[in-house]
Amino acid sequence: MEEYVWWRDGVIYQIYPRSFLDTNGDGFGDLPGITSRLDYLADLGVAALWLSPIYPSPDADFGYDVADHTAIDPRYGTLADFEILVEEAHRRGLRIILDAVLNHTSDQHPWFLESRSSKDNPKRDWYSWRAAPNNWISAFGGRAWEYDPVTSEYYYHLFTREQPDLNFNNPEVRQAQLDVLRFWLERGVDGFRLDVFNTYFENPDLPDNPSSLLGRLGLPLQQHIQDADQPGLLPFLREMRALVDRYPGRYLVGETFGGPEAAARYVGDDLLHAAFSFDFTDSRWSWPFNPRYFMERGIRRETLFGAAQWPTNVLSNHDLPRAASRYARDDEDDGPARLAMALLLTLRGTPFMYQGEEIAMRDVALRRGEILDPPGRRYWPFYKGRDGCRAPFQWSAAPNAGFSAGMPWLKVHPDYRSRNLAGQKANPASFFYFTHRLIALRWIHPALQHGEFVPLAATREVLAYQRKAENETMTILLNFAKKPVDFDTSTALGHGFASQDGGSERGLPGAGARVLFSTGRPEGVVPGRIRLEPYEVCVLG
Ligand code: TEU
Ligand code: CA
Repeated sequence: MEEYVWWRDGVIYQIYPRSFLDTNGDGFGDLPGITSRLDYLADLGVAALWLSPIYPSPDADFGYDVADHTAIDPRYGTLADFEILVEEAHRRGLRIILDAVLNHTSDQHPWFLESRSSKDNPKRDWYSWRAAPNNWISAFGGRAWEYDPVTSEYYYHLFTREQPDLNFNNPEVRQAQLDVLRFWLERGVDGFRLDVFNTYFENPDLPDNPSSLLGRLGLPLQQHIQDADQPGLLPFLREMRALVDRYPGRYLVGETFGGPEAAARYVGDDLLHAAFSFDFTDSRWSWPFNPRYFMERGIRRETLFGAAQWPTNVLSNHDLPRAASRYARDDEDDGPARLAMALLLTLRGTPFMYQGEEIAMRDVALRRGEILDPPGRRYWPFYKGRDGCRAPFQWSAAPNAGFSAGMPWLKVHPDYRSRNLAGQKANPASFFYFTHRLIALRWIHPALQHGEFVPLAATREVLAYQRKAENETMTILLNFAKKPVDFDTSTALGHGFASQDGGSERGLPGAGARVLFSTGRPEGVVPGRIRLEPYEVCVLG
């Protein structure tokens, strides 16, 4: 029996703190708000909470511009509030993962204020300064260099101009950032989500990037061979891992904006425990929401990661349109969102659930004047930014969805009167209970946690795969169609995924397979041929 590993077998729940729960009426979610909902999160069945940045920040990029890496922004509370949160979370068996934003700082960070003050300041070299810019571009549009009149030079920023990039080629910078991690490890933090870790290092000579012929808007305009994935990165990740390994049970998950290849490359026993690959999120419209899309990406990812490396499953986060909004054909219809949730919780990999995903919250629509996110302001109407998925959590039908007694920092989705947690908790057929039951099923079936992934079939309507552990095999059947579809579980092969060893040895569910979970039928024995209900999620074991 393989032992339970929290970051591999459990669900990690992302909290966007400013939109979770406000307890003091300033319109801004806070740490006491999170602490007061730990019982809810423990009951939901998640294993860990990843908190988006909670450090002091002028909010040029909503907390991802950090002005002090080892303090709490007063809007969220105090260090004492944080210590209470960690203690109360641990008491309930919940781990705490912090968002480590190390690539850049705020332009108000004391390090940058020093660096910009003069050309011979000891921290000058902590950032990248040049008399003239090279051709690098910012992820949020335009050139990545900003002229600073104080010393008549330009500094490099991958994101907004208020987020100057640190120069990781300088050993003092690397040491300072390791000290940041140590500060939080000493306070009991269980792990870190490393914001854009593959851009820590730049080529120290700062040569131009070649342009990309396929590129459209933003970063894809160039091949990022000089400003990302530099040779210094692997040794530094090893140092980070060695530090974290001095504290038992801790975890590093990295964010890259590359594909699964980039992610797999940085995961290993002496590197990161995991890295995000957003291979299930690049569908901005519902057209790729079909069985073949998920099967092809699922198989490709298996090949890249292999048995030794552990992938992550991400369908939504604070940077993307929510899966429930991406895939919904209309607002009332939660069928596609159920399929997305089933994929998140049953594909091989650690599920990262984004706050509100458990009740199928939708993105809020904003008028132009309401948009806050910098890339949204720049590119509207071609790209409306990331505010939509950041709207406050919908707790109840009370004013402001029960999020705040004050004026919420961002508009609450107007559907909160009909879609909210309290309402769903009162209804056994709700999306909340669907999520709750599926997480519970994961807890009791090791195959769903760390079993291998066995593709079975991807027809026009149905996606079928298995998760296989030592002593159990689970079969997942998903009907992507809004109509009933006949599916023969005993002849699931023959759709392009036939194995070398033939179907019989792969333990296909034939006569005698039992329904353990379904949105379309009672639990019990299934015949070989079944009629899947519209959008049915069916787990056999
Ligand atoms: O994201 C990095 C990143 O690649 C995205 O910002 C991406 O460029 C964007 O979603 C495209 O719309 C991380 C954080 O998740 C993000 O919130 C921050 O803005 C960014 O880093 C800078 O810290
Ligand atoms: Ca508050």
